[in-house]
Amino acid sequence: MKTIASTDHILHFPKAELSGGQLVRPYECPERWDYIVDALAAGGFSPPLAPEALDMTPVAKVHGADYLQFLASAWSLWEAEGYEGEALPMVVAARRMQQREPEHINGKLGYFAGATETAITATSWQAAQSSAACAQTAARLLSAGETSVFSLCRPPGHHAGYDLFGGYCFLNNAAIAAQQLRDSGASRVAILDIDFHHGNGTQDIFYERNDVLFVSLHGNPGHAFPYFLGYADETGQGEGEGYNINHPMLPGTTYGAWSEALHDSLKRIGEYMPDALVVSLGVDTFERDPISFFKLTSDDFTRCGQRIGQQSLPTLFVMEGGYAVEEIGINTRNVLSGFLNP
Ligand code: SP5
Ligand code: ZN
Repeated sequence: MKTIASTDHILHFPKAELSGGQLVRPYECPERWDYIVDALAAGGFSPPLAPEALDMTPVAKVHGADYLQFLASAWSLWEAEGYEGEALPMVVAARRMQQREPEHINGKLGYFAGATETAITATSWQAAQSSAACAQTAARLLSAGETSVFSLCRPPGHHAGYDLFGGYCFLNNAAIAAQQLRDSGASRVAILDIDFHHGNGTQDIFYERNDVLFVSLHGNPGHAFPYFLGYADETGQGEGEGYNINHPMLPGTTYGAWSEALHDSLKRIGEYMPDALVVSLGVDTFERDPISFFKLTSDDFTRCGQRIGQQSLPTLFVMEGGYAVEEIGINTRNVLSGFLNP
């Protein structure tokens, strides 16, 4: 299995994440990438390949033009105000307020904010584009006949909606990969999101579409980020009705219950008969993850990968979360190794 990864990931490394009322060193940090690269090398995977230049065509189909313009210009507008910290949203366009993009950068940050923990730095936009380029290059390889590819994306993507950033995400890498696969000839693409957090951004992007099936296993939003999306009764809308499936699960969930939801999900995906499967791969379901509440073990990740491999679909793994940094490499590798030896 080829890995696509960009050293540009280092360009996104804010000093601050707003957490527990404090500015802390971000959970989503560059060492995550290093641990994964090292674990793959130690496991005999081939060295990562750099992505090709990003073609914005599929990006512009899953994100709004005003949002992309905001991401491209946010830092220069922020800097022009003379602010000395990193760009963080401090307001949101809440219920009964205008949904209209303001001129001032503080207003823009709030307008496009899906959450307020994620800081933007001078080079975050470049890192986000290179991360998306990894997913796009991986999708092209899959379309050209590879049976599986791993896109080591950083920053992650599944919380990025049509016009929302947050949850450490700016561009929705999995959605861009799915759109790229569609544009390269796939009739139907399934996205299986196994990150601990609900993939609210991916759901948002494909909610009214039936050419991309979205299935997510995640912490119950009554108890877990992103809190305002991810319930089981969100099933899609219009042409997308029936093509969005959520499996929220409660604190303390272990592999027994989790794997039943995985089994159901893959059964539904099989019935959909997709030409390709995109897996939003977060390993923050791990028992020692610092911000999550599922209890998967390192061996469970191997089982999970094997179960996905039994589906025998062309599969693109897109890296999302995982914050037990020292174990992120082995856990990620276990999923991929399991997939290759189902
Ligand atoms: C891609 C991904 O996994 N994004 C997750 C975003 C979660 N953002 C909110 C995190 C809240 C962290 N608060 C932690 C307190 C732990 N003591
Ligand atoms: Zn997550």
